[in-house]
Amino acid sequence: MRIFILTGAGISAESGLGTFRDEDGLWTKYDLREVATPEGFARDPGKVHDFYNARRKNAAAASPNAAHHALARLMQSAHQEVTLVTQNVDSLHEKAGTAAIHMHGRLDRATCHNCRATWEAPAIMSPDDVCGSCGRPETRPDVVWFGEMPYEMDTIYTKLAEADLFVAIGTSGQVYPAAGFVAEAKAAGAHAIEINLDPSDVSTAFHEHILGSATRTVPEWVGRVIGQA
Ligand code: BV8
Repeated sequence: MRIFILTGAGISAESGLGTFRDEDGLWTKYDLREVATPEGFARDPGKVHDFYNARRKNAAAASPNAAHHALARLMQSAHQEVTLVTQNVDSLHEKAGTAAIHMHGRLDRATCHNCRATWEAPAIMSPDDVCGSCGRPETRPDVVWFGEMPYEMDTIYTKLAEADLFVAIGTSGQVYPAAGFVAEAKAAGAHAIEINLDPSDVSTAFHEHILGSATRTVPEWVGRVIGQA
């Protein structure tokens, strides 16, 4: 069975990493226009680096949880062809042993706003850093901001068109194009399951809903899928 899995901040919540739109989420403390847009970066690169330096430090210290490990077991199971796409910029899927397509980039990578060279991000980035390729002082976290094109969209749409099963885990369904993936997969005939703590903004688009914390619901769901194999 070809399974397309989309994860969001909710899968990393129980690893201690904040979500965005829960009651104490990141966007309740920061104005996303100031720290997650190219305009915000142009206005005040120091504020943007401070925001991402703090998140990079938290993410580096975080460990994958039972949900990340369950997805790794699913991806190792012989009977399933799994495409894992994450909106998250932490590397907890990788720490659990799975490669994920990071459509919104990664905190542990850096890029140059001028020439788009990429490299492994240092723990702390600053507006004074210069790009090793073009020499410009325009280094930035390699994450996709609002108004920027997410990564690997061609691969993602190809895999959505082939999926037999689409599963969204821990995402509020508020950010596009990711929130539109369920409709793409269903249009190609996929069955759609939402695994989330609460109903998302696109819950009505799903055939099935599994509500609860990811560290409980994801291992249970993976166990059922592998058990059926
Ligand atoms: C694009 C950066 C097109 C990295 C992020 C007006 C102007 C400009 C653009 C737009 C516009 N109107 C709409 C748009 C499009 C815009 C958009 O969708 N805006 C929204 C706000 C309306 N999208 C974009 O701009 C995208 N690009 O459209 O480009 C284009 C076309 C041509 C040419 C160029 C461009 C880019 C979107 C990416 C933005 N970057 N992050 C970073 O800082 O992290 S988005 C940000 O939100 C994060 O990446 C995050 O991944 C993403 C989605 O959030 P979620 O993961 O869903 O997290 P959230 O907190 O919302 O929800 C958590 C869920 O988990 C909840 O449902 C909760 O119930 C659940 N949960 C909590 N705990 C648990 C749990 N579940 C299970 N267990 C638990 N324990």
